Amino acid sequence: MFRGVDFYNVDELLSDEDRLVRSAVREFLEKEIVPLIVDAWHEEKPLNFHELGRKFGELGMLGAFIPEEYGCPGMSYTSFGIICQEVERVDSALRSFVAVTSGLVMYPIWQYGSEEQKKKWLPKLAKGEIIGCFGLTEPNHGSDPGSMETTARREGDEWVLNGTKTWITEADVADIAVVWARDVEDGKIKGFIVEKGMQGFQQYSLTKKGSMRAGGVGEIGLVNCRVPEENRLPEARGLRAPLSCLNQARYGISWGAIGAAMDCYETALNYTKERKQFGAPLASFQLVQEKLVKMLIEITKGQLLCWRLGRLMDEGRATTEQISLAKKNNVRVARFCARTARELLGANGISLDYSPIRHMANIESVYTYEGTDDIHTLILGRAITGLQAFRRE
Ligand code: TGC
Ligand code: FAD
Repeated sequence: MFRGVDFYNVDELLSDEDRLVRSAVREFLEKEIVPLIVDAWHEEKPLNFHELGRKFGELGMLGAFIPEEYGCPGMSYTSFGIICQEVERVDSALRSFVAVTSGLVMYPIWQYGSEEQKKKWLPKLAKGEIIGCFGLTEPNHGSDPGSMETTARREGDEWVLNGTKTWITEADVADIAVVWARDVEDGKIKGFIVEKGMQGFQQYSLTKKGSMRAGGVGEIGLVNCRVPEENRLPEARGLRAPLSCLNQARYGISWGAIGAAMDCYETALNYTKERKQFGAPLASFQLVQEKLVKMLIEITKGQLLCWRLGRLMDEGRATTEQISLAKKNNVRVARFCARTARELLGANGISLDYSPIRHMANIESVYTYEGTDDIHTLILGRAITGLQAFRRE
């Protein structure tokens, strides 16, 4: 079983609860998910989250940081991070499922929903009884969701939604979608819980992906889709609401990406100790050692960032920019480690029998979603200079 990479004894900084969560999640993944992942990825047959989600729920892996009063685990943000790290060590699509469910579906309901909405949806989502998705990105607006074209028009006690959301994780299988649309009356962005089967709600899957092939991604069509007022998130007013949800998922990615990097490092270390060329293990050559050391250094720095960010999240003090820095850095670490591990495995690095090439392909999605690497540079650039460079004035 995987033991972990912990050069700076970060483990000592975790609580007993954090460590317990990690070993329970790790044991479950090793037994039930690892054997499925290569075929699911190779054949692009997404894992069945309707089935697996219930097991995730039993282990407290969904909405980990949301309080128990809503039937949720009520753990710390650090524990949420550890869960993300463990699942992404296996495959980024698993972390996507956990981060989308927790940060992009449960969080907006918890923060912006009515008491009735929280009581109705959060316990079911936490148990994995239903699956949710988050519709922000549109065909013409990815990095700039503030320009979204999806509209919401009030008609009596209902809202009529029109538009398309694309590249949506679990769109095709979701039971509910948290959808963002612009009110044609006041021009403000509002959030809606759209339920499967509602009139005018269409769900499609996107295939032929070269990344995230063990998970589902799709499109949402809203064609005069009628949603009752009771399904509008009453406290969500403006773009700030969906963007605040991204903080939660970006935080999960910061931890998750280091999980993928750790798996790549371990795989490369074990392989190069075993594999012999020129009569000696690859790991005995200086050029190979340098690559392994560079991976270890980057992973260790990423782990320390995660730990500190986790503490700031637990204290309610983490800023958007601190989250951006960790997302940007740690995804870059994962990208570097996946590529380096792939290289160290030679031709075997091309085979899906070894994980680095799968992580390498998955990380391309992670580099792009939840704010591209460039967008996080610009968020940080704005924070340190006071000058925005996203759009021309
Ligand atoms: P801007 O003027 O900067 O902000 C509008 C209002 O929102 C506030 N705000 C935030 N609040 C909380 N958290 C954040 N991260 C926030 N970012 C901004 C801001 O203070 C302002 O508030 P107020 O009260 O003054 O109105 O808006 P902008 O239009 O200039 O955009 C800024 C920018 C580019 C940073 C933003 O649009 C952005 O982050 N773009 C990236 C889009 C993105 O990340 N999309 C992700 C879609 S979901 C996804 O990818 C899921 S992947 C699935 C998975 O994880 O598996
Ligand atoms: P664009 O915004 O068109 O960007 C293209 C390129 O231009 C990028 O390199 C970008 O960095 C660069 N660029 C853009 N603006 C600037 C600028 N001002 N300055 C410099 N460079 C710039 N979205 C959801 O809403 N929900 C989901 O569940 C979801 N899941 C996803 C799952 C996967 C597997 C993927 C790949 C995407 C998912 N997305 C989701 C969409 C994701 O959030 C967007 O792809 C992302 O925000 C980028 O938008 P875009 O693809 O339209 O790229």
